[in-house]
Amino acid sequence: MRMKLINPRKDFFIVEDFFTPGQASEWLSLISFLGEDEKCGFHHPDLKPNRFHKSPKYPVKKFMCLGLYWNPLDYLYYDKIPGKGVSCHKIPHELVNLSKGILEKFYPTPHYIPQSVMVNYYTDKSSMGIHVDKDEPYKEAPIIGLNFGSTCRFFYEDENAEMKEMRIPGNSIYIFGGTARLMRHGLGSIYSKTLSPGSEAFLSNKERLNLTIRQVLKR
Ligand SMILES: O=C(O)CCC(=O)C(=O)O
Repeated sequence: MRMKLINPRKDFFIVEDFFTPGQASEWLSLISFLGEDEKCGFHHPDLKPNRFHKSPKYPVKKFMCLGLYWNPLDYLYYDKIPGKGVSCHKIPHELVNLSKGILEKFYPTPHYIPQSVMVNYYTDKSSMGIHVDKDEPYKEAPIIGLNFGSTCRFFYEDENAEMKEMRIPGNSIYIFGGTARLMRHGLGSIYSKTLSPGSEAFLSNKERLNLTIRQVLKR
């Protein structure tokens, strides 16, 4: 299948069919393996309290970081997982190379260094409200998203500050940088019977796995 480049607004790109089924299966196998680690693998953390909930949980089923840990309790980045005293897995070199390769091809960014990967495992009970990715001290580098499994509805802010929506399928990637780096975005429903080829052994109907790769500090 040929890749399809979509450009919904300035500096926001989606590449459909970026991964072949074989590649998707290999990435999911690696992520599942890393996720099994008891100390730094998948977990379900607490979320920063808000005016509606005193002790909310992070709203996806499973969560893990590679590299720097983004703490859902205070929205800060850490070298070690707070409360556990251990570091996250290092970002595997294959993923470092993949992220650099993606930017070289689709969004050239000199001196880019991936420092934190957030892995979100969604089911139909998960959510991700509209928000801006503004927790990184360094906000210049683009954000890369890798999408596996089911198609989701994705909300994003256009150049006129209006919220628009589109579908993001599995085996795709997205990139937002430049004028889109601080756009509002969030997830809507996850569609039934849309599992992308290659993910069947790892994800079930209405499940989705997303990795967002970030440079957090200027260095
Ligand atoms: O799952 C997604 O594609 C969105 C993740 C997201 O909004 C984020 O990591 O800021």
